[in-house]
Amino acid sequence: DTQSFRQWQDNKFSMFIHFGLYSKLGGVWKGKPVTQGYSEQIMAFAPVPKDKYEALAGEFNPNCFNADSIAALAKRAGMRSVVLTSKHHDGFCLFRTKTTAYNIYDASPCKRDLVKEMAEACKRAGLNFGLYFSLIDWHCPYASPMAPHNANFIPSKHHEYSKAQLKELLTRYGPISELWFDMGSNTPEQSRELYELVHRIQPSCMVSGRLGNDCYDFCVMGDNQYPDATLQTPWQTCASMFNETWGYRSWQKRENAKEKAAEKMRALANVVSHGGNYLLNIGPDGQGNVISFERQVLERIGKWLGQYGYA
Ligand code: FUL
Repeated sequence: DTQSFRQWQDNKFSMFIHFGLYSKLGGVWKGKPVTQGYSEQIMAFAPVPKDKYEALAGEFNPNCFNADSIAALAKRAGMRSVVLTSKHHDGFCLFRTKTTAYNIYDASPCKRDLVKEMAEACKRAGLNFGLYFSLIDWHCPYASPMAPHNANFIPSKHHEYSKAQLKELLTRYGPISELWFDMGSNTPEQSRELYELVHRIQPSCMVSGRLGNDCYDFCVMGDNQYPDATLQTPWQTCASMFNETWGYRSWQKRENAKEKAAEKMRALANVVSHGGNYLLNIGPDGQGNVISFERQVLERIGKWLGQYGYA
């Protein structure tokens, strides 16, 4: 409805967080940088055998992941919401779930639920909180193996599995401002069903266009893409710090935070002045630390916005 759209549009500038098992590899497999593809998809691009990749869960202990300090950073940057990867293509859940043991609470020594921690930290900081949810799942035994991006249906058991996870995500963590479905290859019925499920549980949660089949509350541009006109529909640009990756890449060259901040400020002004929302990504390292370059970029943007009274 119009009210939820207005509220969502008022976020204007939000933080995207790509964090998961892949963060631990940091774009490196067998001692070598994996230069193909995004680092959050290293499992497919290295490739890393499924058993080896999934075994990483047993050593995943991001004890530096501090939801309150991430929320504070988002605030300093002038952002009004945070969108966290609850589950990326690898299928590893960053939340405690009954649907699979392949989740950060049950499979990892840290015994934490990062979706919960981030949801609560956002609430304390007065930020809206949204979730990224991948419709590709390389773990789920019922999903097409390494489900190609162009498959045009999702096996019904995988669809049921997603529904069960979405029910948990929508009932356990308070208000979810947006559900950022990604890479849907659903049938029209499947998209419709997920769209309705979200709204039945949380009527004002905004659903991303990547659910597919025209079931959406807002459009998402292609990764790092900017429209050249004002769109009639609610929309968002999602952007990474470096076009090559969203997940942490240890060997990424990071130079000149000032220049990078200027680039992102121009993008932010472009998007917001055309009525869009700008979702800018950070990719914390495997311990959960925010990379200092990314922190600096966000702080510079926040300072700039502050000069105009926006942050
Ligand atoms: C893409 C995904 O395939 C990428 O890994 C990333 O999550 C980006 C935001 O969306 O479609």
